[in-house]
Amino acid sequence: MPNQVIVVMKTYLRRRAVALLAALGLLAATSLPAAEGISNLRFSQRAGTNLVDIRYDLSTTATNPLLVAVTVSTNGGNSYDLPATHFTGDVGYGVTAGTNKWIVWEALRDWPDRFSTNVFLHLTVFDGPPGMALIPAGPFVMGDTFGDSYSGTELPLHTNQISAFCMDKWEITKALWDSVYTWAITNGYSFEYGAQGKAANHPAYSMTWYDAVKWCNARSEQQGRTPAYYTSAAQTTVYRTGQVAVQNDWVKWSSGYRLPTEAEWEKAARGGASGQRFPWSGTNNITHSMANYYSSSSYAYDTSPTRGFHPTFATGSYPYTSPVGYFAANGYGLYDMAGNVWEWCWDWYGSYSSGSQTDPRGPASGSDRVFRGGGWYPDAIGCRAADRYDYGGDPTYWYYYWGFRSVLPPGQ
Ligand SMILES: [Ca+2]
Ligand SMILES: [Ca+2]
Repeated sequence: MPNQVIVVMKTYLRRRAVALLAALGLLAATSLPAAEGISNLRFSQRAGTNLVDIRYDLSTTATNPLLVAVTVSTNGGNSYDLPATHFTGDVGYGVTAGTNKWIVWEALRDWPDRFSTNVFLHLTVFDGPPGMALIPAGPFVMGDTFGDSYSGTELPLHTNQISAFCMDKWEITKALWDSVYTWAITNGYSFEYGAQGKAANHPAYSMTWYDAVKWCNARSEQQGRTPAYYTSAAQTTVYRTGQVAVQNDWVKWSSGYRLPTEAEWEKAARGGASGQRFPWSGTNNITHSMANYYSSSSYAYDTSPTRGFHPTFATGSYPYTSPVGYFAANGYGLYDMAGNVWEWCWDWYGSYSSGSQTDPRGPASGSDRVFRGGGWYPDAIGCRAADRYDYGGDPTYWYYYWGFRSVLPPGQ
């Protein structure tokens, strides 16, 4: 099998100092040289309002949809961690190239009653590798804000700062699994059980955590990337065979394909929205028109007119998986973050703590790895963005509703 052609992601970064004055004030702008991707960047505070207009021109040779993100510093650019979300216009996923792009920022909704000459904005445009979406850097609140969880394992709520990463838009399909697997077994890899799949465009399932991790390494090596996972803290021997309980410091976190951390997964599932029960905005209910899961009247938020297994996919024998991408994507362009197959994450399953964390990677040890997102077999409670699989993710086991997707650090 020939190596796949991969478009290297380009990151364009521009920074402008903004003097965010009182509501009637004006913004002071300093010109910066034009750059590839973004040019003609300018902004102004709309007189008499707390609105900031951000305008720019955008050119790209990328064929992938673009994601434009704005991050805000309130300390003169030392850190960009204001949880700013009130942007509208040519921002977020799916921005197209053109001139006079326009973003409106409701600045004082994100930073009420604060005025400073130390506010900086980052405007960043990403195009990711084909088939992956860019999840922008920034904070999110992790956990169950609805009191839905019976187990209490989704609390306490805590804020995590997450670095940017790319994520597969789709669960790993059987076709993609096979293309990497075929290369891997002739290039020094061995797998315990491999994976199954109902069809080429359905998710691969029934792989152990170890096999999923090795597969990520093989995908990296097949494409000439530096792998993420190694067999010791020295990070010299690439993990290719056997069942190795890879530890957090055995991972090159900024290299190659890897499983998402649990926090990365939940941030991605939330699609840029906050306080939503499911991956999509606009409703906190779920039906069979939105996801492949087992519908039950036990949950008030499960308002599906059809009950039981998804009627479209409950055909033949188990599993009742659906083609990836059959249902609508979330705000980051990710599909099946609710339902179809549960998705392996990196972390050992452990309790949350209340403190704010940056790129948390879970406990140093444990007995189970984390699963996220529900599947065709479980009911709607598992489809919630905050839900954690509470029944044991033994990394040596496999089931017909366990699958995964991978992430790739940006800038590779
Ligand atoms: Ca899924
Ligand atoms: Ca749960």
